[in-house]
Amino acid sequence: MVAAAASIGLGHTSCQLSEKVKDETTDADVKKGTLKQNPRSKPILPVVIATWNHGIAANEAAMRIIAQGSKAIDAVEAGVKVTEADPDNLSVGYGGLPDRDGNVTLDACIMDEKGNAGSVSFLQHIKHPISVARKVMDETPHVMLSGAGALQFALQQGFKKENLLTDKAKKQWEEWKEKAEYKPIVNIENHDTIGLLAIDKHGDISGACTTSGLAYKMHGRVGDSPVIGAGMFVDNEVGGACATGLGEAVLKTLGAFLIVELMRQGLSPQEACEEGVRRITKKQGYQNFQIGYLALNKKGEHGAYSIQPGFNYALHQADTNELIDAPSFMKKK
Ligand code: SD4
Repeated sequence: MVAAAASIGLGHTSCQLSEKVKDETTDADVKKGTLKQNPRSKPILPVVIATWNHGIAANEAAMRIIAQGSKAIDAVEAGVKVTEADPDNLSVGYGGLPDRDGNVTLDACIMDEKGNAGSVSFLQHIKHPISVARKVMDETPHVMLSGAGALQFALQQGFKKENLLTDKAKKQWEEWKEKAEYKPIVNIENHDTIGLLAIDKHGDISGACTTSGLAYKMHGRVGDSPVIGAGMFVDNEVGGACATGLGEAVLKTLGAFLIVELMRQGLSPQEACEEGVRRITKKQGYQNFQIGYLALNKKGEHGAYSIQPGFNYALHQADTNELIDAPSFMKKK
């Protein structure tokens, strides 16, 4: 599926590189699932990349900001806000599926090119947790605010208290309650966090990640998405990474930080994502859940890899915004 970008007239920017990706991947690598380069990776700047198909609309909003010459940090916030506001999206922001007790609880984080970071976890009643995370970054000496304290801060900052449980999400929760099977197993239908990374016209990188977390989780459960270095991490010297899927597995391997550090040591974004997945699949039980990683280096090359087939991502470079299937560790049956 390909979605053409809105005609935002990006044209060729001063940052755009024309060199071809040097891909030394062999047929054996493709079979083994060890790609040196993602075959779709082209070093074109500016670039926006985001998880899942809702990434297409988020990328468009982010790239519109970048096209105006604004900073990546403003672009990543604006991008994921599109997904947060979408009532049909059952796993991010407004309309997200609740915990087992019927509460919509949200996690989000944001990080800029200077290494500043802000995050909120277990936040209720606020439609745009990413903007609260941005305020934590900009207006406080802290990195993370949680629960009632995060809500109190949001209200002080002028955010409006809202009911985030839509009729659609409530209905699904009520159906779930009939059996109330609590299986903290993630499949592609009940998780769709948005992680978004962007490099602007100045060559600076920022990232954002926001989610309502696992559907029907225990009340108070916090996943990887608000944890800087787990759900998302950027370093302006190297690049950035973000995660989607069963947060517990990402938390236990600090996935996004790991991937950025692997790129610092010379791995391509694709190799780094594959190694990030391998740290998880080396342990037992990975067959029952999904993890998807995206990585972007400072040249604008990207990587994407997941445990299960079915993970996709949206890539916006030059005037093309397209949805791409990620290669995966487990193959389609
Ligand atoms: C979490 N990582 O709360 C999130 C869920 C997710 O795609 O990514 N869904 O565990």
